[in-house]
Amino acid sequence: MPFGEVVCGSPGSGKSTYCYGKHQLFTALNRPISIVNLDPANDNIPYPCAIDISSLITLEDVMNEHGLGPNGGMLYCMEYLEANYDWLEDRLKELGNDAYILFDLPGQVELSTNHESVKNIVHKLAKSGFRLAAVHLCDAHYVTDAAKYVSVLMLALRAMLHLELPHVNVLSKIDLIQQYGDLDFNLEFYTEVQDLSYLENALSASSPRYKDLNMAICSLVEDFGLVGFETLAVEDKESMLHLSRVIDKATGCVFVPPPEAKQPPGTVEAKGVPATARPNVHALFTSAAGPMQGPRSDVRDVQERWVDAKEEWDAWEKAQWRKEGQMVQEAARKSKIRERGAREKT
Ligand SMILES: Nc1nc2c(ncn2[C@@H]2O[C@H](COP(=O)(O)OP(=O)(O)O)[C@@H](O)[C@H]2O)c(=O)[nH]1
Ligand SMILES: [Mg+2]
Repeated sequence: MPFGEVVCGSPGSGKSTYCYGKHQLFTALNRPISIVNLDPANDNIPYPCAIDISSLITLEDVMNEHGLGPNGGMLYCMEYLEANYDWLEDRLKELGNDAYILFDLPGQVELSTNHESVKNIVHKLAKSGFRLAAVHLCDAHYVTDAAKYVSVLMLALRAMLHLELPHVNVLSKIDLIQQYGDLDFNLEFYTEVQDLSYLENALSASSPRYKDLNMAICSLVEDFGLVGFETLAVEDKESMLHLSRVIDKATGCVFVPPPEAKQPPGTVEAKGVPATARPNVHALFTSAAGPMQGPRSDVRDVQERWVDAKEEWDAWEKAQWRKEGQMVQEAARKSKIRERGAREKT
């Protein structure tokens, strides 16, 4: 049963960097992972790419051939991919049934909020057995301005309603948030999206002309009650691990034992049923479905790490890295001495 993430978000929100970070994390954890680049304008792909849309179509060719601009060209590329869905399907099949796949989407927001092609492709994938979640990255910089935050809320809601997938919204680059000055509220206010009426003062100060419109959008977002955010600093291991757990829950991956998992002792094996179709009797996975625990799983920890005590935490982390480096050097030195000793003996 293949699982996957549809990674979307505006240009520069950190989609490709996130895919690369997730590839490194999963490889270190010994979990399978493959990345499919669906952005035909992605020329500097940082990660190893299992499938690349550029081998089907490139934005440059489309723009030259059809006289389209970059946005129209991008829509054409997605429509072309939809029409040639079997190209994608054949290549995905080669990755196997237990693959975990990240789809790195182009940044044009209309693709995940209005245009039908990405939605149709995603639905075809779901029909063919993929368990997908949309991971929508929004640059955390937007929460520093109330009006921009309202636009992010609307964008997130629109993508949720359009793609119709389990959805995880993420404030990316949270490690940079302190650079943009003091926030009007704690991070929790922005991630929980509980009572947006508090934005009224900030909205009348920053954009008085559009205050009523902004407040109407806020009340619409509240009425749906769907939008909330996780946070991400891609180089922070704890942050990546927490987000991975949230996504595993959203896709349902957490409820499926890994393919090589043996039947736990004391349970009766359902003979002839493949591992991925058996009910999950592994305590580890069931407990993983409970409330999240651990560092950075509470937004107040994230606030402390990146806003309230960033300098102290940075210094502490640097000291830990230094210690780790010294330990590695020391271990290498000792093993060299041991090797030399063994050679002298023989
Ligand atoms: N500080 C910081 N920078 C990030 C993070 N994620 C991405 N970036 C930077 O944001 C820029 C845009 O990222 P990219 O992955 O190309 O965005 P994309 O257009 O959404 O694929 C790059 O310079 C990245 O290094 C993050 O978590 N923290
Ligand atoms: Mg990219």
